[in-house]
Amino acid sequence: MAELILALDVTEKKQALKIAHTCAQHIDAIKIGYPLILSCGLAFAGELETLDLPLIADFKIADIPNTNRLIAEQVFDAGFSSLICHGFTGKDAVQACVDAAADYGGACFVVAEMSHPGATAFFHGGAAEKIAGIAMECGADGIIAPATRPERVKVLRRIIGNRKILSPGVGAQGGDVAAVAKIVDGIIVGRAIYEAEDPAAAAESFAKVRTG
Ligand code: OMP
Repeated sequence: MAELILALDVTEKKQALKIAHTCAQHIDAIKIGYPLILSCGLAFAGELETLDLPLIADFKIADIPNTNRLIAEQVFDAGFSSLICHGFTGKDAVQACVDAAADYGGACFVVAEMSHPGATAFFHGGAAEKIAGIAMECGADGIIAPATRPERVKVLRRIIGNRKILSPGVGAQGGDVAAVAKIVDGIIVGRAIYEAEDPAAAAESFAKVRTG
């Protein structure tokens, strides 16, 4: 059983609201990142308040600890309940995000390994394992790991135990839901839902992961 997280990577406000509302009953959270926020502003988070769904801020925060903290505070003040940060920045930078999340009663997820083909150049060779270790040491709530490489998810699971794994890469990036549904805590789906002719029906089809 895994949660279904909608990656709302559209840039038009009306479209974003429509998709969020029609999909709401089939999803557990909405992830919002640069595409929508750069287009509509951080305050857009407030427009989704009535849906009563957790909002995950995906800014893949990757700066020095002080800047990370300042970004995290903006995110939580805007109404998000979780954030995603990078882990290659090192323990102190990740710790700043984890601590800021804790101050707000929110959650922090650390990107351990990315899902796209090019990610192997830097995340393989021990880096992802090291980042997952840093996420654990810092007390992060979980990691982001690639649905495009279920075998890597299994390796990272051994490091993070029962912390959460949120996994993007199914659908448009070629990952197979069935291969990861039972080994992750949440699947992140964007284009396969928001580009579908009927986003609600697409969300409903992915929602099978929610019941196992
Ligand atoms: P689709 O490929 O359209 O399903 O979108 C996937 C979503 O997950 C996008 O918002 C990506 O930015 C995000 N994502 C990845 O695709 N790969 C990663 O390694 C990490 C993320 C993420 O952190 O959410």
